Amino acid sequence: MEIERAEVIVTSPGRNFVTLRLTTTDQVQGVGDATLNGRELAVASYLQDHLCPLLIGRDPQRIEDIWQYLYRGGYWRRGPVTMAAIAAVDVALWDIKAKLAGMPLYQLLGGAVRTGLLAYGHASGADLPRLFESIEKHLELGYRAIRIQTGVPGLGPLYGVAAGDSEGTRYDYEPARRTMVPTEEAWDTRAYLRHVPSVFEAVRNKFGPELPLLHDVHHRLTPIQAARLGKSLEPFDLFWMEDCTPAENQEALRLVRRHTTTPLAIGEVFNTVWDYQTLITEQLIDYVRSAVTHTGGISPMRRLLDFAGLYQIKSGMHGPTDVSPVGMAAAMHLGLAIHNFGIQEYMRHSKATMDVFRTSYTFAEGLLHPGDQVGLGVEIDETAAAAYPYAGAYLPVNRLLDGTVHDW
Ligand code: EZ4
Ligand code: CO
Repeated sequence: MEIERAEVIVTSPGRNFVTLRLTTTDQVQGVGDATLNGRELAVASYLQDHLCPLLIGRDPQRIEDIWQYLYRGGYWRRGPVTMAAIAAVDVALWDIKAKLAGMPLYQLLGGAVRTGLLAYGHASGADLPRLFESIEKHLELGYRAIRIQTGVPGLGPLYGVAAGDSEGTRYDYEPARRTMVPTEEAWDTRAYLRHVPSVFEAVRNKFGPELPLLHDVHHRLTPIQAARLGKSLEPFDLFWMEDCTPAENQEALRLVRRHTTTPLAIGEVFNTVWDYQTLITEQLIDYVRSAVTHTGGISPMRRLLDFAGLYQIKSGMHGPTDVSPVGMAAAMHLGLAIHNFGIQEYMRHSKATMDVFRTSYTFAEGLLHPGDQVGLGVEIDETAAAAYPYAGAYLPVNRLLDGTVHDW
């Protein structure tokens, strides 16, 4: 059996997604997610122009060999574009292998070690009343863990705070607008650091001590600022504080760690195990945020999470709406089969997205399950996809009050 066809499908049901579909000479198909928010066409080209031609005629069963061939064979290693493209190939091959085996992918990965995956959703509000309303809504939806983001007095629209009505609170607040250039937001670290602890205090007072609460700092602090925030949030018992610094400098986390017991999660923008080497071996974090989609696929994610497991570090895979339902399904199969699963981020996709991607995964009583269809359990409806052509969209850019560009 050989790989006969490799198609790259770009579709935009509310937001852009890049999907690779491989077809074998026996007409078995596998899909993989290659979506890189705001840089989608670069990955589509990497696949279309450079990887697809290399895949034709290859044995789809040789997943590890193909992975190494694309990673080492490309000479230029790592980076989000490369690793998203390789991820799509890897996941599509696992989908095919599981279909050939006649089992859901998690069975092929060793079988379920839990009944379902604890998922967290995104509650947000420009102010406390709107935040509380959003938390109530997430509790009604069955979420048993909730991320909290709010506006900061004096600042305008911010990362993580859904604009508009209750529909808007659900998803797709980023990229907020489809513009030819990114929109810009204003940022003031001191105002943020003053405000956040009061938000968590208010949420704990209203919703009690039990509900697991998370928060995303989105790379905006220096190590000493992050240390202070972690310390000031300790009374509110966070599940994690995410991406507290731009963690390219892994050593910076030593300083944060020395000062706070608030658990730390890092890595949604990382793309290989090497980005975590110091963080893991020195136990500077508690959760690995990488997504299957952005880290080269299921094969390297499994290695990364096995490595993390040696240090009692758990998974906390990235699951925003810019990871497609294909990428989400891959995360769920892997999460169900590994011992050191921690939590899965789960923002629900829009109806338009779910019309394009036919999925078998479920969310009930706070837990995700990938379903029991053979393979990944996701198919892309090409006719539905064709109705949503690509539309350029950018993530916003942050500026400090004096105009300096800051991490968004
Ligand atoms: O901003 O995926 O934890 N989740 C996040 C996301 C990221 C987006 C960027 O495309 O930080 O919302
Ligand atoms: Co994040």
